[in-house]
Amino acid sequence: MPVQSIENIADLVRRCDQRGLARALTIAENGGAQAAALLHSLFDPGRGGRTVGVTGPPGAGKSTLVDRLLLRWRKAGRRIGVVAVDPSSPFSGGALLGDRLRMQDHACDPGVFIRSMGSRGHVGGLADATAQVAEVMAAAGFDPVVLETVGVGQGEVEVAALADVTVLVLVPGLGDEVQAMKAGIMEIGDLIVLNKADNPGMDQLESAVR
Ligand SMILES: Nc1nc2c(ncn2[C@@H]2O[C@H](COP(=O)(O)OP(=O)(O)O)[C@@H](O)[C@H]2O)c(=O)[nH]1
Ligand SMILES: [Mg+2]
Repeated sequence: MPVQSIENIADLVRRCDQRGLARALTIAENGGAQAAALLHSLFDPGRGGRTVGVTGPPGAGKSTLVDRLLLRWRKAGRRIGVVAVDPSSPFSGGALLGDRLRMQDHACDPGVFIRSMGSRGHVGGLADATAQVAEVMAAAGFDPVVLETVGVGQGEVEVAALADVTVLVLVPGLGDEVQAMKAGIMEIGDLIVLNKADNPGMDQLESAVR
């Protein structure tokens, strides 16, 4: 692709043009020279914006938690990007967000933009691809950008480690906690959420975490 088209796409991203953004996210996810050129074009040292990683075992309640965070951030007038590295559990958007999510293909006005990462074909690995996708979202004005990832493998730990703030979600009785700790994921959690407090085994989980 000629440099000019990359510049055009970067312009569309900054204006949060929906089709331009979708195109840019695909380029960013695929990686390689085009992604590098796009990110170079979008680079803005003055831009603020944060990334929030949410990780933990499958079924821990990460998407449910993110849904609630989306509601709160929306009420505060923020536009939020979500990169679902684990697309296995979709975001419901909650009762309030449901309509807004369905309106996504209109404009950035809905305030929440969700992108699922493909599971393969990332030049340079999943972490790089996710970082690039998050960067494009930030350039389109989404703040924060949430990265949801299943914290069970090295690649996922790397993704979580990209974030400015990482939330580790654990649940009692799943048996995955020990595995998660082995994978070194305990160290990357800035915040540890003990979820599903209505389930038995919270005390054991809490002392295991402590
Ligand atoms: N009992 C209970 N279930 C929950 C809680 N939070 C989420 N869930 C349920 O757990 C299941 C998995 O949640 P999900 O958010 O998709 O988990 P994820 O795979 O970590 O994203 C869903 O059926 C949720 O409704 C909780 O606090 N208590
Ligand atoms: Mg999920």
